[in-house]
This record gives sequence, C-alpha cells and structure tokens, in this order.
Amino acid sequence: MKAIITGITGQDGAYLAELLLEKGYTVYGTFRRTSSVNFWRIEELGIDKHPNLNLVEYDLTDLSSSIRLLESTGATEVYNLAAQSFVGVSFEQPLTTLDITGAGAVNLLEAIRIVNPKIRFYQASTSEMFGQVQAIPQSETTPFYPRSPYGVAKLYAHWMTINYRESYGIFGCSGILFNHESPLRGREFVTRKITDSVAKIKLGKLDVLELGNIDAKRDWGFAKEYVEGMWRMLQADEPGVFVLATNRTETVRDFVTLAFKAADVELQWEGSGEQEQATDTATGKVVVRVNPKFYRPAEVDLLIGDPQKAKDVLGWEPKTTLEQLCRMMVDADMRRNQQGFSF
Ligand code: NDP
Ligand code: GDR
Repeated sequence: MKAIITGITGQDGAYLAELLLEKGYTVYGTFRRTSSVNFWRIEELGIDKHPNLNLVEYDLTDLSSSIRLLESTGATEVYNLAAQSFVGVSFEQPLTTLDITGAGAVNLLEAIRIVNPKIRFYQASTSEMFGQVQAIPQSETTPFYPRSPYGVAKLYAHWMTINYRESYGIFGCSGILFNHESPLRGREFVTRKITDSVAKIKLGKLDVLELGNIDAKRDWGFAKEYVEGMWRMLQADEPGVFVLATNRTETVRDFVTLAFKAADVELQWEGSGEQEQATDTATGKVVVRVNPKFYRPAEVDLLIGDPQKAKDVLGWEPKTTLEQLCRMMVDADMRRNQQGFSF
C-alpha cells in the first residue's frame, strides 16, 4: 500500500500521514522548497523519522513534477491536501490561489490520467464552496455560492474531480470538509489564533487578543477524525462526494468564551460591532477587542453541515465535542508557551 499526500507539512497532511503509517502504508509526503524547514507537525506527532515515511520535494503548480511524482513512487492512492488554504490571503493573492488551489488539483488529475488511471484520488474540497448558504444545513446536494477567491478556486477543483471521474473513469473522491481544527492548526486560522493568544494572555506574554468578525458561525470538528473520513472515501466501493461535519454551529465569539473558560478566565462581553470587547471578570482588564483590520471583503456568515451520507455509506461519525477540542488546543498552547516556543 503506497500513498502520496500532498501538503504533509500542513495540519491534515500530518494527521493523515500518521493514520496511513499506522495502517502499514508506505507514505510519500510532499513538501515545498522554502527558506526554512517546516516539519514541526510531523515532529510533534513523532513520525518524522518513521522508516515508511518518505519526504519528497514537490510543487503542485508543476505538471511535469506531478507526473514524475506518480511515476517514481508507484503510489495507488493520492490525497491532494496541498493548497493556499487561508481564505483571508486569497483576497490579496487571487491568482496565486487559483494556480495552487484550483489548477494544482488538475495537474494531479492529468498526471493520473497519463501515468495510471487506476490511481485513486482524494480532493480536499471545502464548506467555503457553500459561501452564501442556499440551505441549512448544507449537504452534498446544496447549491454552491462561494464568497472568496479561495472558495471559487476550490469549486473549480471540485468540479474537475467530478469531470475526470465522468470523462475518464478515474476514482476521484471529493470531501466537502467543514472547518476542522486541532493543536496542529496554523496560527493564522481563528481557533488557533484564539487558543494561542489565551495561553499568552494567561502567561502575561500578551495583553489583548484582536479579532475581526466574531459573529461568523462555523461548524468546527477535530482534524484527526476528519482524515479518517478521507481514507474511508478512498476505500469505498464507488467514488463520490461526501460532507464531513459535526452538524453543530457556534460563533467565533462563543469559541473565544470557551477558550478563556478552558484557561479558567470568565469573560464579560460589552458593546457591539467594531466597539465590542470582553473583559476578564477577575481583573477588569480588556482581553479581547474587535479590530476591523481583520474583516474580509466578503464573509461566509453561517456554516453547518449535514454528515448523514458519510455516516450511512462510510460509517464515519465525529466524536470529539467542541468543548473537548477547544480544551485540547488551549492545553497544547499553554504547554508550548510555557516551554518558550509556539509554532
Ligand atoms: P494547511 O494550510 O495547514 O496546509 C496546506 C499545505 O499545502 C501545506 O503543507 C503547504 O505547504 C502546502 N502547499 C501550499 N502551496 C503548495 C504548493 N504550491 N505546492 C505544494 N504544496 C503546497 O491546510 P490544512 O491541513 O488545514 O488543510 C488541508 C487541505 O484541506 C487544504 O487543501 C485545505 O484547503 C482543505 N480544507 C481544510 C479545511 C480545514 O478546516 N482545515 C476544511 C476544508 C478543506 P507549506 O507548509 O510549504 O506552506
Ligand atoms: P475559514 O477559517 O475562513 O472558515 O477557513 P478561519 O479560521 O480563517 O476563519 C473563520 C471565521 O473567523 C472569522 N475571524 C477571523 N479569522 C481569522 N483567521 N483571524 C481573525 O482574526 C478573525 N476574526 C474573525 C473569519 O472572518 C471567519 O468568518 C478555514 C480554512 O481552513 C479553509 O482552508 C477551509 O476550507 C475552511 O476553513 C473550511
């Protein structure tokens, strides 16, 4: 069993590599040439020196490297997790996002068509494709209305995966995953920004956490469970589109309250809109403030997914509650900040 994971330096790539290694796969995990190495996640999971893990330098925007990657490894499963995945940045870099997040997936699909059409392909699609939602909750049949260059690029890759299945019979699956978080989440994303800041405030290393739109509602699950769903999709009898979600939605504000609570800090919220802030009830100090600098040109207000199909067909179900997830992340960030490092 040989699998390629593009984007092994990211959150999901690291967890998926751990899962596949446990299952006895030989894993080829791709990373980009950057000025500084970025292996902290696979190091934290303790798999960076695993004998069955091969780290391969690769850029998703390059078709010929995609072909060589498939030829040289002989892999039978490809999990395309690499992307410019930060929605906020996609407004500043729409064309780079299109190249990597949209066209990048087609480089791999083309390479599969050329090298070995029997290779099974997983595309990391996203609830961002629902954008301005057309139904509540969102399922595999809900119409799309993306609200960011990232969402639009992902929608292109999603339809191309379906198109390559219908045109060439490629076993292409598209997982429409709702937000999933963990202690390995990047600090640019809101949950990890919050839990890392809570730890820093608690330890006296930061005064105030500044956020953008705290009214946004998200369906947050635990990343480690979601990568199991990806694997199950590629083991199914038929390729398909599957939503992975928890079917619970909360505001960013709720997540902030939960995170401070996990660090034994009670918040008092006051004001509204750009004036909204929260104080620590024990000290009376302002610890959270809204800063419009973090607003996006267009926002996705409400996401809540219906994972019934994944449950029925794949036997997949989320187990970790938002409270457990949030505490896990706060604890990890407390430990890291106490030890003097935080990625
Ligand atoms: P991350 O941002 O943590 O990881 C993205 C990975 O893609 C990194 O390893 C990054 O490498 C790599 N990458 C970026 N550009 C390129 C490129 N040009 N060539 C090769 N590799 C590249 O994302 P997550 O792990 O959170 O998400 C995994 C996938 O799932 C992404 O496609 C994301 O869009 C999608 N997704 C994520 C959800 C979530 O809630 N986490 C929900 C739905 C979909 P580097 O380290 O060098 O930057
Ligand atoms: P999202 O995640 O855009 O849903 O994309 P993110 O955590 O960046 O934002 C969630 C919501 O929080 C609001 N927000 C802030 N966001 C960030 N990053 N920083 C802030 O300071 C802040 N303040 C408020 C945002 O406006 C938004 O409404 C993630 C990524 O992993 C995508 O790759 C993935 O496809 C989707 O989840 C599903």
